[in-house]
Amino acid sequence: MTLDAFNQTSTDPTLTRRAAMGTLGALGLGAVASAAGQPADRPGTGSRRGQRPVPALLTHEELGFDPETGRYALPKLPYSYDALEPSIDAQTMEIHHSKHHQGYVNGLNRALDKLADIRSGTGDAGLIKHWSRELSFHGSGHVNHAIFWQTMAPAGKGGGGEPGGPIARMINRDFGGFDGFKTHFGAASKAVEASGWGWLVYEPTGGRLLVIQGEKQQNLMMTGVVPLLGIDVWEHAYYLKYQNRRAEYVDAFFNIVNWGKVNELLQRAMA
Ligand code: MN3
Repeated sequence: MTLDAFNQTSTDPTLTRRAAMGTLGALGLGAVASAAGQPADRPGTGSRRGQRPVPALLTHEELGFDPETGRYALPKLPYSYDALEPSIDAQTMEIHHSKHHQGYVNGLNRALDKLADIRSGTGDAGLIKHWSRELSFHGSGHVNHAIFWQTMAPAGKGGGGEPGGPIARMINRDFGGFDGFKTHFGAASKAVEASGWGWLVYEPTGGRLLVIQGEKQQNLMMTGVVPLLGIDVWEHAYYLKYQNRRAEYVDAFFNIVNWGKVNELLQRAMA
């Protein structure tokens, strides 16, 4: 039975929640998996049918998730393509969002379809490793970009400056101050081997912040952590403007970090 068919027939909120966890947990990011277990009646997480939970890290809208079909769509940017100039140029933003991110969405939906075919017996079970890998790569690619867009904002209009609130206090505690964080995060992002991401994450058990590197979309990620802020250092994210000068791009990224949104994600992660 597909997730869609399951949702059409099941009225048991426990079962629909389990189905959602099965789908979202497969994305390989602990935040989304853990968030799927949040109670359905939290403020701002209203469900459309039954007691469907909404991921706590990103909303359905932010992730482009349709709970009726179990499929994903490209989420809209919260600003125009030229809004992050000069840190990120408009052409890069348009290609990155409309072509690259769309490709991850398509790949994620396709992997989900192929895995459903395998479950129903119409697919090739010999390709389970291939489609599982595709799910991890494209699913992570989709979630990573959805977080990326949300945690940037035009400079001086929500973007840049120093963080405030809980994230600032945790950065001060765990990195010895904002400068220490910038040094650590910047160095990690600049040193990612080939294509990947620099990430600020929340580690729930220790209740602390960490900086990690991601290679490709999902490799080197750490189990159970919640991503709060990531910089895409694939060449497609900066090459038109910066060519091989990744370090300049990483330095410019700090001018457009939406710390208000990072605080919001931290609060969701800690809820
Ligand atoms: Mn990218």
